[in-house]
Amino acid sequence: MTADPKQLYDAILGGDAKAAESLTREAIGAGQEARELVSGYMIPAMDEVGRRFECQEYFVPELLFAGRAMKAALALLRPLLASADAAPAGRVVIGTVQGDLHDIGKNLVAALLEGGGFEVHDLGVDVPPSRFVVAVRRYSPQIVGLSALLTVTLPAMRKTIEALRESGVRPDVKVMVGGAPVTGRYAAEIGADGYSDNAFGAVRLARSLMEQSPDTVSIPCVE
Ligand code: B1M
Repeated sequence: MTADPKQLYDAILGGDAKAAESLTREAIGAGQEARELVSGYMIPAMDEVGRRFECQEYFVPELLFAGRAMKAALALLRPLLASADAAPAGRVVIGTVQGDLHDIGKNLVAALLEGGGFEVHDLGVDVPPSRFVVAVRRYSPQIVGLSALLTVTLPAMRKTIEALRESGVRPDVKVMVGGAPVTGRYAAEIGADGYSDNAFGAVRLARSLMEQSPDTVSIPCVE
């Protein structure tokens, strides 16, 4: 096998986790940049999976297999996305909101935040608002990150922010949101402090949120 990263795109699109894993290993060995593999090949493959699903060329099993292939490749890249010697830049609690099982984008955001020197507490998927509240009390993060991939789980984002407010911890944290159906407008509407449409932007956003003092009002959401 050659280390042509286009093959990684094909492996993810075809849902072949074993090939995705070995091609990723090979690409790493050949000195390919982890971020370039993620943004140049892996995310575009998942976008194409989504397009085929919408056109009814792919169905749920194909989504599942592609998701597994993506995760297998990402697991190898995760340590490379994390920079070992960075000083802690802040603490983040992150999770996919209630009702939503999509975690690939959220995992990518978490990995890049770790790479940016953040201490990340990942609550996983299908996280009810009350668990975010408990995690904020437990870990005292400066930032809470909410991810949602389904239109129908967007309201869970709003409910989570409401729960943070009702429990009295909202002033202690900045809330950043993201995921395919989320827009800057929606983020502002539900009272989030910031929005990013991609994982790399999420790290820049987290850094900028860290610079805000606790009593600063919402920064504009960037589309
Ligand atoms: Co689902 N799915 N899925 N799916 N799935 C989508 C999201 C969909 C758009 C496909 C489509 O129709 N084209 C569609 C949603 C439509 C809608 O609501 N508007 C959909 C559907 C309908 C469903 C089911 C309902 C299907 C069914 O059962 N009939 C079902 C729902 C299950 C549930 O959650 N309750 C379902 C199930 C699944 C699988 C489990 C099979 C699998 C997920 C596997 C997993 O995550 N472990 C899956 C997959 C793989 C997808 C697609 C194909 C790919 C998602 C993905 O991983 N993208 C997706 C189509 C698509 O997105 N093109 C689709 C790659 C990832 C890197 O991107 O997650 O967008 P993304 O993250 C980006 C940004 O959004 C951003 O940064 C990331 C990297 O740049 N970002 C943040 C994400 N979170 C952020 C948080 C931030 C900041 C930025 O701050 C905190």
